[in-house]
Amino acid sequence: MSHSVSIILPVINETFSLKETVDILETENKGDILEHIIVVCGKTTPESRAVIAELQKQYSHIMLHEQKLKFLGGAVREAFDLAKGTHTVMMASDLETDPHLIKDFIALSKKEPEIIITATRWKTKGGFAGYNPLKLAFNWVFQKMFSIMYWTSLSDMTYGFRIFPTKLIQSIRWEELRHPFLFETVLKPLRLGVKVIEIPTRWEARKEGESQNPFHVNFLYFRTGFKIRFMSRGRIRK
Ligand SMILES: Nc1nc2c(ncn2[C@@H]2O[C@H](COP(=O)(O)OP(=O)(O)OP(=O)(O)O)[C@@H](O)[C@H]2O)c(=O)[nH]1
Ligand SMILES: [Mg+2]
Repeated sequence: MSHSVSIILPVINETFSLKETVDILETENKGDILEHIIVVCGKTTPESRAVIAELQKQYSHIMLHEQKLKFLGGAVREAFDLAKGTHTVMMASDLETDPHLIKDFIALSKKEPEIIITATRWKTKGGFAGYNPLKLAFNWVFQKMFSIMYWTSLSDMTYGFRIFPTKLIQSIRWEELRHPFLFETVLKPLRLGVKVIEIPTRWEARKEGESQNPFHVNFLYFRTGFKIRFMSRGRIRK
């Protein structure tokens, strides 16, 4: 069976981080990547747009998409529908999702095309560099609580760094628009009985720009987690 990958890259204020991400992906995965879908919105800076234009000159398969839905979830949901590869990677363009891991994602997904492969920062020694300590403690408790609730051994369900079979993500009814969307993308497949495996990675704080996730949004993750736990499978599918 053929295997091809669509990479989703949402961009707000990244410049050299975006370029480094794409360059590493292209160097290490030549032939496997069908397309990069770069998603931008009104908040995307002119500096970022200039870098995207340069990348489009350098590489032939970079699509630019102007999102209509709001926020990070809106950006990625629209890209899910555009993806043409057999598999789709969800990641960031701020280097908080290590582009060197993609070759491992792709190798594993070729072996097991029906599953989701996701990254974990909790199975790596010193998995977080520069993470807010309060957020870190909160994150640990949160992960434990929801791994029990969903009866899974997954250790990092809120990290938006995964490869999916494209037909799976295109068959699910997505609801979240803000950052809890990242959590939704593992919970709904789990409820449908899809196998999800983790590979360890190290997280390092971005070196440019700032996060688009206001602290209060962290509390919305609870609502997402509880709601999906008790949702019928019929309502999860489109
Ligand atoms: N197109 C688009 N990109 C976004 C939006 N929000 C965030 N992004 C991008 O998505 C990636 C991840 O977002 P961040 O804001 O860094 O959030 P995060 O690192 O996942 O979350 P925190 O650890 O909570 O800060 C970054 O590359 C952002 O530029 C959005 O509304 N639209
Ligand atoms: Mg980030």
